[in-house]
Amino acid sequence: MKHLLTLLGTGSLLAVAACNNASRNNAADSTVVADRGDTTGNIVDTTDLPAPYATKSVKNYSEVLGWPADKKPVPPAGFTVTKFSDSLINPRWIYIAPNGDVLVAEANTRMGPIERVKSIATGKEQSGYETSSADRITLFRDTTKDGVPDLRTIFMDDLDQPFGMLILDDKFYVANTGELLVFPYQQGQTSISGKGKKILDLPKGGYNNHWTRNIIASADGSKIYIAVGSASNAAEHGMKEEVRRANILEINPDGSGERVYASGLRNPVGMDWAPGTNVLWTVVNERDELGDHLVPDYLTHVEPGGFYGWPYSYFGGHIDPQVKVTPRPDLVSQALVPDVPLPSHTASLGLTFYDGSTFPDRYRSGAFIGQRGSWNSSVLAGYKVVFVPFSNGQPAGPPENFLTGFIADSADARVYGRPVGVAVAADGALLVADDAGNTVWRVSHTSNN
Ligand SMILES: [Ca+2]
Repeated sequence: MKHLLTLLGTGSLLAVAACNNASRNNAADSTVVADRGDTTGNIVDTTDLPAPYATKSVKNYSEVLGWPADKKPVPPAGFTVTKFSDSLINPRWIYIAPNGDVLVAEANTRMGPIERVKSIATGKEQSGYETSSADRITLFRDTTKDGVPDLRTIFMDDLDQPFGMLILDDKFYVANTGELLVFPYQQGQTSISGKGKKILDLPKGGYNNHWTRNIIASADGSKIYIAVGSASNAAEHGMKEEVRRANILEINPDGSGERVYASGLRNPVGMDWAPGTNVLWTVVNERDELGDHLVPDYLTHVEPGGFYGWPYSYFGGHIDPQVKVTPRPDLVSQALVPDVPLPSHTASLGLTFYDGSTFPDRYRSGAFIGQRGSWNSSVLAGYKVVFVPFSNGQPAGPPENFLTGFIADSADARVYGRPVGVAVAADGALLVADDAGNTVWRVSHTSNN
């Protein structure tokens, strides 16, 4: 049995059995090997990171095939995957309303004509990057409680790359890429009709894939947190372009009182509160162009006022040699080491803690992470949903595969879909937004055998 030492942010060392997953999840594990082209699975040892440029930075855009009728993602034994909905247009993010309604934000990277030509030339086009964005939110309701929605309707449209959604008291919040909007909302409402208002401008534009603006409220509803990714890969346009970016911002529910809650987070997207705590966690999509195994993405608790390195350093004080802006040793000396490393270039974006009651006990309060996969690894990394077990609000083991089978052919970089948002439905099932597959998948627990 091979053991892994995972360095936790608290400074403690956690010894975990790396073979846990292999013995538990045979069906999905056969896909692990195919996913990574080797047997390294999800294990990342940050005490032994390679040097920058140890391998060449590659452009390896996957080709999205879409899902054939006889294929679907592969869950662990005892779980069943069904199609919750298809025929969506880039479903990226899922929000569960207090009454159980499922809201799905459909939005995409948007490119100008020059970027589009470049995109076709590099192969990016085939990888689910289109020129248009549906810019809408679709509502699903399962009135008969059988896991199949009985109502599907457009909740809101005419948005501008909407992503984060939030219902707080009698208000519905939606974060477009460049602003936070709020509308009157009453429970059970199936579309937004009232006049809304903009309560905050957000920085927009820049590096293509960092247009998402996720939002989440504190448990008491007194604060809203907004995840805003960087405008660049590694500050190549200078720090003036990065004002209010690579941060989690905190505001009052009326948009006032903004402060930087945590910084140096290159592209934080998923956010959730560890069950039973008041501790915010996030997953961060780390930087490109340093080689196949740099820089690991990560799951971390968010330390209020904490600085996580970007752009100057990664995983604490590892200096990024591609950064050309004025060095800040004062900041680097304070850079926090994230809690749970995830493989580089997995594009770890989706995050939800499991607060349902229908999955087996070991999943309770653990974290599901949607890994969309990226282009900067010679062997496709990510393209799956992983699970990190938690105990007493702390990670209690390494990431393990939960939902795989998105990769059709690793050698030819062909995939069926790309998972992003994950959410726990009112009935305890896990919903997964497969943005390139235009599908929302439902994973339910159906057997203890
Ligand atoms: Ca139903």
